[in-house]
Amino acid sequence: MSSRYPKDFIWGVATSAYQIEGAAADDGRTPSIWDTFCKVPGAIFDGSSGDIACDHYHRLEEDLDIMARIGASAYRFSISWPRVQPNGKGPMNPRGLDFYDRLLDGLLKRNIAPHLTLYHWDLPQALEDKGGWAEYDTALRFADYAQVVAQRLGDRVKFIVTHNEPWIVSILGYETGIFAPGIKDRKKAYQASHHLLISHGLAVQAMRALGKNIEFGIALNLSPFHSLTNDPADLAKVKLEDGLLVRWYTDSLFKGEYPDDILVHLGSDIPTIKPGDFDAITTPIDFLGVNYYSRNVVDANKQVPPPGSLGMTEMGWEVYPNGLVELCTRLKQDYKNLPAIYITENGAAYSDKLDGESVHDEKRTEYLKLHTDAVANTIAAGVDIRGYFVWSLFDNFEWAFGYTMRFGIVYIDYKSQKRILKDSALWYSQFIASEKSSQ
Ligand code: IFM
Repeated sequence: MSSRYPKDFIWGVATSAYQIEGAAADDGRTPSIWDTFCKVPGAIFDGSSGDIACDHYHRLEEDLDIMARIGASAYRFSISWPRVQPNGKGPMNPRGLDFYDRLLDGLLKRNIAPHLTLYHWDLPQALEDKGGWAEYDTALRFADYAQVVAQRLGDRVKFIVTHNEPWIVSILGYETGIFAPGIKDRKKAYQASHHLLISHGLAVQAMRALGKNIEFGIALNLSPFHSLTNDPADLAKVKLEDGLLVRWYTDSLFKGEYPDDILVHLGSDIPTIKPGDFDAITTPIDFLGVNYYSRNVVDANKQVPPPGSLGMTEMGWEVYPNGLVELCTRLKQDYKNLPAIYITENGAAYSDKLDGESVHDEKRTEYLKLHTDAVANTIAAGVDIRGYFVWSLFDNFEWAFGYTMRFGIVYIDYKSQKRILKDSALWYSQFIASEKSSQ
């Protein structure tokens, strides 16, 4: 049968540095805001941290072999900023960079394309001590860091994502405070959000100036919002939530403005916007990363339990593959200058049980089948999607949930650090092989 995906479609797996690397104090790495936040009593559900995590830093070769065994065509990972630039500015740490050198070489040796993310939430604590993302200077520091990383590693990387999920960084980090750095101040949150977007654009400019053959993008956590009624108050809430999560980012990146309704909503918490800021934010990008997990159902006052005929994951997120089709087709319709899309994250947490040397995670496998099918349907609807990354390759440190949520297609026994391919990994491996052979 012929494939429903374009030729050279990328089938990948994804992780991030703080969630898997461990080795928190090795080879000159300094604390990030997550190292600090994990020490706050009650901040992490099980009181854990990423100190050891999957110990990936010390098990690189074994982990690369697992990716090869799965047959992934690409690996999306992030660089730990405090590992490679311990003070967030100034001298780079050669031992930290060496690790990513080894990672890149190991990937290329196995014919796996590296997709590098510069920032997956682990800001050097030294920069947070100066105000973090709420300060404009952090955007300048980020652009410098990006340029040095691209200079050093860009000969072996064809895809670079600047930020992963800036909504999470600003809103959960600076407004609700349930993520690092744990600040609860809406004005700061929106200032942080604005600086993250500027830093994205400045970083792309700085990296592009190197003249390397690299495609640049940003990964957003996006989700459609639905109401179960046609009540005007419920529909107004849908519009507001969509504005806060989706349009705030997509309008600024692709239209060069924040949505009017959201500026009105924010009132005096509107960020300070300087002339030229949107010139940076709208710096053209080569792809948009979409991290898709579920939809959100709301009424006028709150998030409501979705009807969920396909069930819920352990995170309480509804399994709703049609949301991916709806979201991507809508983006294509709303933004004439929308670049190609990569689904940079998609996956599900379920409570897995070890059965000898196996994990029979039927629900996760089903989730992946439904969503890879949704990707095919979105492509059939005319959207330019070029790749799909499962979140996550490994069970890992799920932020404020600690190790209580397992997203991996590879099981991690945290006591022995043994890796066990779950049935979902075996399914994905066969799926990739059959897709590759039908091209
Ligand atoms: O684990 C996270 C990841 O770091 C960012 N996107 C969502 C995932 C699941 O919550």
